[in-house]
Amino acid sequence: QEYTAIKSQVIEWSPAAKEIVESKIGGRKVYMVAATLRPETMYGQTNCFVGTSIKYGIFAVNDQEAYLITYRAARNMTFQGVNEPRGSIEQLVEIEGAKLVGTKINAPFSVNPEIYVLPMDNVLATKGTGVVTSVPSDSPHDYATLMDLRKKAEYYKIDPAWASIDPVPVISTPTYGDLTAPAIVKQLKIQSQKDVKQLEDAKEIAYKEGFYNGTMLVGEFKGQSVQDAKGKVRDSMIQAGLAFAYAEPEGHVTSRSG
Ligand code: ZZB
Repeated sequence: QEYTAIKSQVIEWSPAAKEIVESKIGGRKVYMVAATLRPETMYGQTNCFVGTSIKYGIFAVNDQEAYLITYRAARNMTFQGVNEPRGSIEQLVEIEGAKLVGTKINAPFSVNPEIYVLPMDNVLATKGTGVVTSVPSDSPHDYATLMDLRKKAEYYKIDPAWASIDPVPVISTPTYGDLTAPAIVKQLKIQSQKDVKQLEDAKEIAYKEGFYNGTMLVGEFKGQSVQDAKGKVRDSMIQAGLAFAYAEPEGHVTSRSG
């Protein structure tokens, strides 16, 4: 599986993370790195998701930069030449997902450049980097989770302000309009992120509809088909140093429901 790894620089740590992190990173810039199959949707990022009980690490890339990801992802990356020497891992910090909630990060290419880290039940530690960038306009999982967080902010232990950015129209599809994921979630009568089976169906529909029939509504490739724009957005982000290719080895878990 070939992902695009998106680099989101930390702007302000949550109080719980600040205490653990700041003395240990040697002044490096820290980026939360999310693996995505849909770089063309990055204009519509509204949040970043972590699993509250997942163990994350901060790993040195060089003297200036470090990546916040799972150990598993750090191990894969070092064999893909992300840091030198190949195969080496320098872990600076270990931190549990719950402590990252409320951290403010920069979302590259997003219409909303500053977003918050929020909790999601369905984050798999065994896929991607364990960090998921949220695009509720085009990802049914992200939309359902955002609605849960808004409805039950106290239960999820978040400040409602962190979940206040609305889905952004990024891609238009003939069947579902400018907000494909919310339309599919409604059509399938999905109530929450706990509707795991329906969400897998919704994801398949959203992938196909966006890829085969979608047209870009924003950004450098506005007006172009998603099929044409996808690779161009990816290249543009890589050119700008905001993303890099990340491949997942064979045999990884491919679906959130396992
Ligand atoms: C942004 C995005 C925008 C995504 C979208 C999807 C969609 P797949 O197909 O099952 O391989 N993801 C990445 N890592 C994880 C993880 N550890 N746990 C849970 N979800 C994860 O799924 C790949 C997608 O799953 C990735 O692409 C990421 O969300 C999420 F508009 O990134 B995506 C219809 C989907 N739309």
